[in-house]
Amino acid sequence: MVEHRVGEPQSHAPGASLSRIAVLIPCLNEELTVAKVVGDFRERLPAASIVVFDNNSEDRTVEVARQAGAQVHIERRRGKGHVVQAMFRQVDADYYVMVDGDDTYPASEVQRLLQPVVEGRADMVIGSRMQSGSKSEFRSVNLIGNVLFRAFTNLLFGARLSDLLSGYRCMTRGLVKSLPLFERGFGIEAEITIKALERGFRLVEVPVRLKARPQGSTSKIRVLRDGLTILGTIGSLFRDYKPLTFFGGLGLVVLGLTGAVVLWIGRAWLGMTATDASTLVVLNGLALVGLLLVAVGLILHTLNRRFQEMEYFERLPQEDSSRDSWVDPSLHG
Ligand SMILES: Nc1nc2c(ncn2[C@@H]2O[C@H](COP(=O)(O)OP(=O)(O)OP(=O)(O)O)[C@@H](O)[C@H]2O)c(=O)[nH]1
Ligand SMILES: [Mg+2]
Repeated sequence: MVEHRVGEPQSHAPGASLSRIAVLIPCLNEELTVAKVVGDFRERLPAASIVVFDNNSEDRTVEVARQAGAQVHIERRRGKGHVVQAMFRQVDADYYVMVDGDDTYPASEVQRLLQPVVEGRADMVIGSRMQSGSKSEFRSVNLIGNVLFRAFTNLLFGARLSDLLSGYRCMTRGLVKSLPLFERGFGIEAEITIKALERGFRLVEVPVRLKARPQGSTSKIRVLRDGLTILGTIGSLFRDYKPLTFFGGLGLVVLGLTGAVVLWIGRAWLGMTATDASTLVVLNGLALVGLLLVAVGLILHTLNRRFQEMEYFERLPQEDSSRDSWVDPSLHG
């Protein structure tokens, strides 16, 4: 695998390596805005490497991004998820800023987003568009989707997030290099957030104000298709990461329904009404399915625990090596 090295560390003291920051910008047909995004982040983080990840844009995104001084990486597989997977695997840095190329997130907030990760207080800072102080200019359909998906995730995973899907984040190397990501499309933000939560990473939210896309710039979201993708992502992560609640819950529902029918028939029996043998066979079958679902939940829950233990030991060497990196003092306020 090719490591896309950014901003080679300069030695300030023997044995010390400078912290490197990479700004990662996924872009598909963003020729109108990408130069401004690159310029704004260059101004705020002069020493950072700015990498635009393009997906065969049909407009001049690649050219414009290069002219603006960004490194450009071409990812052949279409989809924001594919691009983010490539970014996380191929870019080597100590701290990562991820931001959309449509000039809707404020570069002026980047220091505030970086601060908690650089100070070691957080593993990921999410630029939240949905806190009271944010005053974001959402498209109404996006806002409804965001509120629903957030509620769904908070309920299923016991989280208290205000923004699940923000495209503006700062992350440590430890987090970026240890999340296995598989989403191809717009489910990627949900995947990053939920997988980070479930691995016990520290998430902090900082309010940011989302601007509307400028005139002439078009959204890449297809509301129904991408909405269903995001819902599917949250659902499958719930199944995979909370199997006892998922399968056990389903099993209890089936058992509860079976019990209700048995009671109802029992009452009918008391009233001397006959019931046929096939009903009893069906009820037996349903009770077995319910018990099986609970058993599957228990088995997967135990397996998950064991995998978590294995992952814990895999992560230790990475965490130890990231502790050695020297931190740029200009980021300490
Ligand atoms: N490289 C690449 N980038 C993509 C792809 N799809 C979306 N993006 C980029 O991902 C970012 C987010 O996409 P947007 O269309 O802005 O989605 P959004 O921010 O949720 O919604 P709007 O801003 O309302 O359009 C933008 O910078 C897009 O250019 C893709 O398939 N490939
Ligand atoms: Mg956008």
